[in-house]
Amino acid sequence: DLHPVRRALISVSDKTGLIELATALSARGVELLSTGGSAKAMRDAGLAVKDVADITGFPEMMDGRVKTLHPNVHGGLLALRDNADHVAAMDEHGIGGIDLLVVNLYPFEATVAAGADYDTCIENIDIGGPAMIRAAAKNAAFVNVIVDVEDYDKLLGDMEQHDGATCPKFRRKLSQKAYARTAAYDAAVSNWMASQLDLVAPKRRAVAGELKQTLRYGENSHQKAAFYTDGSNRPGVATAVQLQGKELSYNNINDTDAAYELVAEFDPANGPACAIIKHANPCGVAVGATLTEAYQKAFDCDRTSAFGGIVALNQPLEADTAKKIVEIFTEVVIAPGASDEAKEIFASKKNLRLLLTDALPNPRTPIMAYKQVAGGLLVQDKDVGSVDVEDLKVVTKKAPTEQEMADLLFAWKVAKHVKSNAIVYVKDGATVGVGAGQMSRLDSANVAAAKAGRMAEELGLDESPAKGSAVASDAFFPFADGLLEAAAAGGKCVIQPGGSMRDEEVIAAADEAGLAMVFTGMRHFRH
Ligand code: 93A
Repeated sequence: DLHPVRRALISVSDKTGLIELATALSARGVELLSTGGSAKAMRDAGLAVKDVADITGFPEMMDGRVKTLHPNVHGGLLALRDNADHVAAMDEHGIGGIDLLVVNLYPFEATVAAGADYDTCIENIDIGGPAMIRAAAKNAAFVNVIVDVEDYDKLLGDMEQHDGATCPKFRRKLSQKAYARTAAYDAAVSNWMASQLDLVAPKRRAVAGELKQTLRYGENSHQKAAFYTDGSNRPGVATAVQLQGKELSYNNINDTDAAYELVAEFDPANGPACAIIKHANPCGVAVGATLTEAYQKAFDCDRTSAFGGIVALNQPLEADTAKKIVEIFTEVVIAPGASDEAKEIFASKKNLRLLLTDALPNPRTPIMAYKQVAGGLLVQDKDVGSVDVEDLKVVTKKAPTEQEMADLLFAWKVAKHVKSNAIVYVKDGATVGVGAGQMSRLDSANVAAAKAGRMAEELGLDESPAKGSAVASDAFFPFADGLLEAAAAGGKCVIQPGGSMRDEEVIAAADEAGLAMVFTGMRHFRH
């Protein structure tokens, strides 16, 4: 049923949009009740506001810890307007109905993220706010509850449509969102407390969990989904500003993340790099003298798969690369900035999403990674491992040349971001064959070789680009067969962790095939 909004209680820490909302409500004849700071802001703007203290008969006390916790507030939020007993209780105790609650909570997550001390974090745990939100949300049959500044216009829109009232469906949606907010808020408090108690091992930043976007669906259209930020502000898809194109989907977000985390392995100080992702695996990665060259080389690795892919750049997008990118259909481009000219070129492609961040994610920042399993949650450090030339051990008679060494390190960085088993062929700073997600290493080597063959066809090359390539394997070769497969495909040098029981056998096979091989001593499984 439509329910008119006659009286609103507004208590907000984030005062964004407050005056506009209160002015619009006031113009509709809605009576405004409010707490200290919010009331002051509205009064300063010339609005008539009643203090909550006047209806509770108590001043705000104990540093604001007790402001709205009172039957005159909670009765007004919870009373069923169509229940005679409830209405009688309201009359008897002089409780006025509250039809609209607008609350945003003490900024607990932001306070923790800012590195505040223990007592400050505790003081920023909002009690009265969530209590009111939960009360109002329970009574969605009559009461509207707004917990997100983004919803102010939606509220006014619904009221406009219904002559100052709101419809039940709208109130139920608000109610659902309200409980999502209080649940995420309490989870943030609990996670932070656990981190203070060393209950979280390894001790790292806790997940805060703020709803960023309700997604249209999940990996498939029958799955519901949402996107939460974790309060860490790690640069990437969660912090990016989207300049154009429709809303990101669940898969877009997942792939964009994979693309940006991969390209961020390539320090922009060492030159431009580009990664193109499909289904969370790279279908082309390259460095180049220019960004355009890096993109072109990444694209050439697997032109078929790059169609509809996600492109990540480690440097701001400029006009030349933008022109190249718009030549084919691409879902998303993410970069640490873009020139005005590049933005203009993209503007002609309405469906292409352009995401810009202030910075690249730091691939060495220790954060935690989660995976759900039946009945539990697996928690680990994110794989922030890396190797330098000094860490590598040459195990074959032949040592890699300087160019081969550069390609080996490049291939190793890429392999870290390929689903296991991963085999990656690289030549001159670009992938030429990627074998991902196979159950045997031999199969991955075959897939990568076949991809290189396809690349030769697509580009009209005389021979497989895997000829003379550097080969990376994300884990050791348990047998010589995978290694020999890579050699047969044209691999000239190999980078792999080593550590197999049969290392001797594998090294002997490498020597016999005339390969140079280095061990990293570190594995990069990724599932
Ligand atoms: O300290 S509280 O937990 N106790 C309360 O009774 C209470 N009522 C509202 N915090 C409380 N609030 C919060 O105050 C609201 O959730 C909002 O974040 C903030 C608004 O305060 P002000 O209007 O003084 O800026």
